[in-house]
Amino acid sequence: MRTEEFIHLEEEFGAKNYKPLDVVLTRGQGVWVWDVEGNRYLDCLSSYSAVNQGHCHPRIVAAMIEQAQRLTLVSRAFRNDQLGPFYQEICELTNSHMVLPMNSGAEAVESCIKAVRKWGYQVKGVPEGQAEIIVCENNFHGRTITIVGFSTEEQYRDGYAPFTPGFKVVPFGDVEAFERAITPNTVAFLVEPIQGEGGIIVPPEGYLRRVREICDEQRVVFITDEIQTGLGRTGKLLAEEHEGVVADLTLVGKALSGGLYPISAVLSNKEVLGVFQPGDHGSTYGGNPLACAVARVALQVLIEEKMIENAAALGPYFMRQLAAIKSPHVKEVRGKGLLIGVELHQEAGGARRFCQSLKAKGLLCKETHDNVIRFAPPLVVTQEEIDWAVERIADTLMEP
Ligand code: IF1
Repeated sequence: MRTEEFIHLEEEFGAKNYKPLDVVLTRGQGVWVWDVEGNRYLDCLSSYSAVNQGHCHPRIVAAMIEQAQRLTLVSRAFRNDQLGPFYQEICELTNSHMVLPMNSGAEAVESCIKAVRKWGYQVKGVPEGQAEIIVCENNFHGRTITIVGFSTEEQYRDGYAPFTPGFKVVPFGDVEAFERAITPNTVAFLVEPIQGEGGIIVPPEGYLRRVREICDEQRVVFITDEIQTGLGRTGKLLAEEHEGVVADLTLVGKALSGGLYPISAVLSNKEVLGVFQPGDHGSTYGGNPLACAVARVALQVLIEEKMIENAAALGPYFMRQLAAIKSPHVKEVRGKGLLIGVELHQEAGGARRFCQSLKAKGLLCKETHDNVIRFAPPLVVTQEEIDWAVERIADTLMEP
């Protein structure tokens, strides 16, 4: 079958909640993907940072096959021999005390909301039903009813009311606004260290450090959503490390499996997760042996193959090369590590047409918020590959 036929099938039978670029991919290896016509592309989206380790990393694939042939799912009614070792390894790696395994990013967010509310009632002494959670304008934490209920993006909420109460929204990067929003009923603050969907927005230096201090003073649980920024993407294992802070709860997902399997986790540095008693929360697939085996190796290759160091070294290089492009369309180049946004001027006519043009040149990327092109290749990218990409990006951005 050819591209048009695959697209036709999707259009005929699929829900229309996406408008993808018209490229039908069939194979991936490292930073490269191939479409059904045999064209090769450099992947500059990395499945929204889920394939930090590169597509089809051979060691992760091998571990997945090996585990799939042995045992995949027993439910949490029984124990399995991958769960304990996974817990230990991820806790040691991230200095956490406790971990809750889930499947998607949104589920990790939902789970932490349940945990901090229960913590608020049982430990902090908030009156039943009064718990408040503070979140940021321009946030993106997933697509469930509760999560879109506190989104500030009109389209994500439109038509889905009624929503879960108990959330307050403050501007991102504004310490004073956060401090003012706190009441005795505030149980937690949920924030992305760098806003991804928001347009690769890096907060002012010192923001997370001040938030950490305020959370300590006011007894508010500090939650970082590192589902997109975590696991090496910004040049540190967790983006919060750039400010030397340790959140009470850290959410990871996406690259926790290197893109092979949906796995997420709530990591707890305090004993917030300790509020859960048997029966309080759960998931059929959460913590299954296949997920754990895949995650264990995905974390190993990230560390052993020095992907975090590569992101730290090549991210600034990539950003410098992008900033050197003298295009009239470019307003700003920003980001951290290999999470980079190029914001275009309003007059440029939107980022999507540039993504189309880059696709024709063999580079896949995705716009966010109409005017930002996001560049986030797998962390195994080489300097030569970045040079190859920059040549094409420069050509594209010089188009009228
Ligand atoms: C879509 C964006 C990225 C996330 C953070 C939780 C989740 C995400 C910080 C939920 C998910 C995704 C989902 C995907 C597009 C995407 C995205 F453009 F919307 F913003 F990555 F940049 N926290 N992000 O970024 O995780 O439940 O999806 O596993 O199409 O919705 P999930």
